[in-house]
Amino acid sequence: MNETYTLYGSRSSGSAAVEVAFEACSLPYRLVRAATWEPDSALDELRKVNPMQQIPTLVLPDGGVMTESAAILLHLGFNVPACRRLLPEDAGTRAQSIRGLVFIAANCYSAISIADYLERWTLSTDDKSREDLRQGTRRQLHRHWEIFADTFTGSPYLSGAQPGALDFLAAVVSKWGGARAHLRENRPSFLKTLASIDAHELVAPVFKRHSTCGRRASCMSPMSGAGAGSWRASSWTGWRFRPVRIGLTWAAARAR
Ligand SMILES: N[C@@H](CCC(=O)N[C@@H](CS)C(=O)NCC(=O)O)C(=O)O
Repeated sequence: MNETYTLYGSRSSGSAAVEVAFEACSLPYRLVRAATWEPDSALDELRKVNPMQQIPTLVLPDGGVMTESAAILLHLGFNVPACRRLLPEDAGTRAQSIRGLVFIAANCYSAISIADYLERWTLSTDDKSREDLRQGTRRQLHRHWEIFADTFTGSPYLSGAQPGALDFLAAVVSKWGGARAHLRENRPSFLKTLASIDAHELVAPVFKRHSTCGRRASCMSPMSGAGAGSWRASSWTGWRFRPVRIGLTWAAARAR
């Protein structure tokens, strides 16, 4: 038994969405840097709990292991009282949030996994075939984001008046594979919603920690002026305690 949450993740990775959720819930958690592209990280420890060796991976206080970012966010929203507001209160809006989370996992995050690890998805070794696969995957990823933008039209945030799990995952995954540049041209008003999520006080400090590119092919693009080049491992790994000011913000929003 750990008696707390342990989150395996790394800079510029999908663990950012779960970190934002923990900040929003004002829950303490232990952050462990682990990633397949970082051989000096806690990869052996991660492998023991998740044979896929993917992040985010969350070990629950009872020792249970949660993988799959959408599943982690849904678990917190449904089962952890402090995280209730990760999902909208209204059942119909909540249903759309669940749909959106699974949409991102199935159609967007999966495309990133192909583009980042082409060698896992083709037997071809010639550069031209691989580049074709990369470009085809990217085109499909952009198409999926267009459909997402046309389907999930919540305002000012995707979850309604306050950002929730759907906003956090959409904001993180849309930073990869050139999706934001594509949306800027093709779905500018959705891009504005994403920019509002980025700027929200629950989200911005976490994105700042993630703001410089890691070694992944599809890493988060540095935010404007958000500490590019200043990130250090010590500022990212470790314990994170209840962010009181942020907790108050959510509570205040609830009172309105
Ligand atoms: N289906 C997983 C995908 C997670 C995933 O692909 N994570 C990436 C980092 S953003 C990873 O750990 N990749 C390492 C690898 O596949 O070797 C989810 O939705 O959370």
